[in-house]
Amino acid sequence: MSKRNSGGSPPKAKRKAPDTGNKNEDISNMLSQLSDYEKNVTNNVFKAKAYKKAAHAVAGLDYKISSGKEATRVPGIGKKIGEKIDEFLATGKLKKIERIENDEISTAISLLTRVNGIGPVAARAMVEKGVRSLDDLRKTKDTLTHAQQIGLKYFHEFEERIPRPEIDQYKELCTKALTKYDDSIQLKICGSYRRGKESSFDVDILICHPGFVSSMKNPPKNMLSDLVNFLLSEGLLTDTLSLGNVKFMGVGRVPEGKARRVDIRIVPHDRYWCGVLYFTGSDVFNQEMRAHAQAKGFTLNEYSIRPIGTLGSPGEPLEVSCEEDIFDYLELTYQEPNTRTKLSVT
Ligand code: 8DG
Ligand code: CA
Ligand code: CA
Repeated sequence: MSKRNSGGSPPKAKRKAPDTGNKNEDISNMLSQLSDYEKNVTNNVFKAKAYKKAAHAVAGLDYKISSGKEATRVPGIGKKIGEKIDEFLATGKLKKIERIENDEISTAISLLTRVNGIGPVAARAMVEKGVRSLDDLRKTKDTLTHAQQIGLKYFHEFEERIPRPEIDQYKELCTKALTKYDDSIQLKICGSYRRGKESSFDVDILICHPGFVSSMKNPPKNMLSDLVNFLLSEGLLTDTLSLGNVKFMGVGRVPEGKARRVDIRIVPHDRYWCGVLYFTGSDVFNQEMRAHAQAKGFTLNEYSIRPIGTLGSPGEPLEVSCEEDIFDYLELTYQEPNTRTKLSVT
């Protein structure tokens, strides 16, 4: 989730809370910005996670935070973040962020990590070699990986969000094309689109086929690559960033449309609904649901829900024929996808 801050300088928060009604938007943006800095510039995953968690926590509050001390009552916000909130409330800014924004090296690293395929380590190495801008990066094109070259080529397009109607259209075209290709294929667009968002960062396509079931270790050879080649030949996909047995990451477009990031995953036919639940997210909802499952004595992941036995090892996967089944096992009320910002436990 590292490539989502919008263009221009300074970079905006990458994982800005997508929902409206955030009463603490400034504070959550500030915390997201700190999270991005720790993730991309200092490569401190632990701190990045802590800030991200805090950003989500304040974004989800139904009241406006009036002091850092008050904020520390929110789980996930400690004393240090509380102090930052106080500084921000008092001055409308944060010295630390100002320093980061005025630092040439940090700014350059942040910029480069916005290119698909460039992580914090690669970005730092490039900056150490003198790269400061996208123009500089273009001059080193021959040293970039294929995925990085694609990321650079579509830098601005990948930062734009995809309007929902365009995904509607893409879905219809893919469904039509894939039905022609093999009418046993089932396809569902998951991610933020399935959660009803008006725009998405990418298109998450989940696929299953009766020829791939959970007793098989992998899908039949070339199942995904053949399908990808077909979509390439149809012009619905244009570039490949990475391709494995079960996961494709690349670029697609509607006819005459802009280049968009597209992910495709194949899940075993008999594990489809656990896959749908997982790839619909949100990621916070998934985390909370997994934690709830643990507390109830189950393990839940993208493939299965399994009861944990008395010796602590997971048993056989439970029968699942729709998403509701999973909620039922966990004694949760079913949540429609558009409410899955977080888990409701009543
Ligand atoms: P967006 O693309 O519009 O920003 O939102 P999204 O559709 O919710 O995010 P995504 O990164 O495309 O991920 C799709 C779903 O995959 C997400 O909703 C839940 C699931 N997922 C997790 N954890 C992770 C993770 O670490 N990386 C990715 N790529 N997906 C994850 O639960
Ligand atoms: Ca997505
Ligand atoms: Ca995705």
